[in-house]
Amino acid sequence: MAADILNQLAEAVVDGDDDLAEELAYKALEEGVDPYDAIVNGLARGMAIVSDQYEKGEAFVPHLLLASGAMYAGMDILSPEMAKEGEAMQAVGVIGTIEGDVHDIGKNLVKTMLSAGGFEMIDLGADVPIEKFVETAKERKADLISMSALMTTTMTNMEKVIEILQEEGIRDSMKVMVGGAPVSEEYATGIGADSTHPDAMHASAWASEAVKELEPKAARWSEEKINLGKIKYREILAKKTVSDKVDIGLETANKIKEEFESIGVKSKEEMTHIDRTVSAMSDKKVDRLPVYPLACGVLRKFAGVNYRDYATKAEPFTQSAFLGCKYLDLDMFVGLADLSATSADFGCKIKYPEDDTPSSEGHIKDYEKIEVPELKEGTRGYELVMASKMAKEKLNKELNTPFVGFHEGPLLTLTQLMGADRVLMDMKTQPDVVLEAVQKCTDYICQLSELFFNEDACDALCIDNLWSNNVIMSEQDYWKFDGKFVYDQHIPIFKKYNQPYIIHNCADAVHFETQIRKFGTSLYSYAYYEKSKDKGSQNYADLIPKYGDICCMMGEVNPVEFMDGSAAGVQKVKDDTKTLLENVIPVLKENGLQSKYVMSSGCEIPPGGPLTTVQAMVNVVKELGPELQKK
Ligand code: B1M
Repeated sequence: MAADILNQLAEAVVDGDDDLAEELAYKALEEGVDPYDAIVNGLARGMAIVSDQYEKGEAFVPHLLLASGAMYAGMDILSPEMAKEGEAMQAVGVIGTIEGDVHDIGKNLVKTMLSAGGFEMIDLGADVPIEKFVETAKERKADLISMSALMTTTMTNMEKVIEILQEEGIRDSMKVMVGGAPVSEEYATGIGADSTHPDAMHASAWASEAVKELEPKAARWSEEKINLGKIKYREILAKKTVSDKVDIGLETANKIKEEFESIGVKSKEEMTHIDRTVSAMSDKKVDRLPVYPLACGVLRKFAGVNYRDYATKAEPFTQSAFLGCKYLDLDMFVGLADLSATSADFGCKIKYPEDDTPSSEGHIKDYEKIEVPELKEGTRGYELVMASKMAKEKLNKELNTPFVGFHEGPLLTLTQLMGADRVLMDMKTQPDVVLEAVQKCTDYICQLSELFFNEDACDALCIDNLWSNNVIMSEQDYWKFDGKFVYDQHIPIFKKYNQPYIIHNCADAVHFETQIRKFGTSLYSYAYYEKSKDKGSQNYADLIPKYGDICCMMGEVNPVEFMDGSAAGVQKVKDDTKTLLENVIPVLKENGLQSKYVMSSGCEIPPGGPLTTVQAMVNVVKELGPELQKK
């Protein structure tokens, strides 16, 4: 009988049915099933099944999130009973995504698996201030801190948390686990963490064992232990060089400017930027392949403006684009201000930190409150078009450089507006409501694209159609909740104005068939991560043969590399650019093509990064490109 209920609890979690999980949790208590057993061998087992399906590519993120909701629904009923019965003391874990980083889907999965593993989890959310981790760990005498970072730009903040724990003598009072896509074992050990793991399931399994090694709580949180801890780490901390925070973007911009003023553009080239880029898109003869690492907001350093002004005002935006293209000699500029222009107009607040990419916060709670805004003066959409128009005119006239406008696609607008987790789950539980909301977002972005074209505000327009990542969503769901809207309503506007459809995706493992072949996309900016190849990340050698007939691919030097402005970092960008260039040209040739490729980074260069790496990529293509192209 007990075994039946445990199986049913597991099934309720696998099915993501929170009502049933709740009902079964009550039933388990009535029938005298041990609440601890019901959690571990019922709810948590169900979660482990779904997690395993996800790792094998048989389930997607919405499924995981729903299963997690059902698990928590059951746990809310069973956990208090467990405490009443004085079961084993629960370990306390503090979890969050580190400051500057709003990615929270992976962190939520880690939290779920830790809860399933028996931890009481205190979730600080995403973009968590460094000190908040320490304060909370102290308040709750935590056994574990679990920090996630999805971006190379923010992962360094995890080290700062560990340094404060060391300074305060409490580092050894708990286990510290760090993780997220860019975090390696070497990095984790280097910053003084205990461990890192590639996924939520392994992370939870490790943590459950690791906390058993800790001394009893009273001993490790005692004053004596803390004082000893302060002494132990004093020496290590003293060795770390205290460097004043330098504005690496500004410093490198000044260096490049000085160099330019003294020697000017290094070489005179045969083609103008605009001719080269347009020719490459249609596979015509070029002097060399075009190059544009996706440097957008980071170019503001040449104009000495802050991020908010770059993203929201026409003059600083134009000056940043113009000076960046002039000093770096870029073959195009993509007018990406942030990923929240459209969601801001629907009513969501935007946060503009100076060195990190802006993020949307203050999400709307109620789908019924979503109303299609009027695209008029004063809206972010309208101002973006006007700023783009000003930048386009200046870039075309003074540098012969093409300006590519940029805005978010329908589903990205909605997830920025309502929060990603929420929308991904609602797709399964109330699909019609989500579809209605996506329709409203589509209405607005269609208006916005029309305004771009009517105002002649760009040479071409690029759309961020983000959610086609094949780990997050199945092809079917992507089609239903984004693709179909794009195909039926958005792309016809491009056709009406005789404009190429251009996509920047922000993700690496994409449903390319839909986004390239079905959409008839002309230029596709993609990222490639070798370690995700088995999950569907594809490179030039995969993509050119498949899509070179209809689409110009734009990639793929790892964007993460552009953050390292040291001599070794700059050299790495140079080497990888050279390798890519040398390899892409023969692949083009093998496929009957001559120039249909743009040398780029797979993602936007973070706004706080150095500009010397951007310059390095451009210079390598300029230096080696013509010779290689002739061959
Ligand atoms: Co962004 N993004 N994003 N993004 N985004 C990435 C992470 C990126 C890799 C895309 C790319 O390169 N093309 C890139 C980072 C590159 C870098 O490192 N420099 C990137 C960027 C650059 C950006 C922006 C800067 C883009 C821009 O505005 N120009 C911006 C940053 C905003 C900010 O944070 N300040 C941005 C914004 C966004 C959205 C808001 C649009 C959205 C996030 C929505 C949300 O989370 N609420 C988003 C998304 C969805 C992604 C991708 C497509 C998917 C991330 C995800 O949720 N994956 C991502 C590309 C990619 O990863 N392919 C990308 C699914 C999730 C289940 O996996 O989070 O990896 P993951 O978690 C895994 C493991 O990592 C592990 O377990 C989980 C699964 O079991 N794990 C741990 C996680 N934490 C762990 C902790 C552990 C152990 C394991 O121990 C403590």
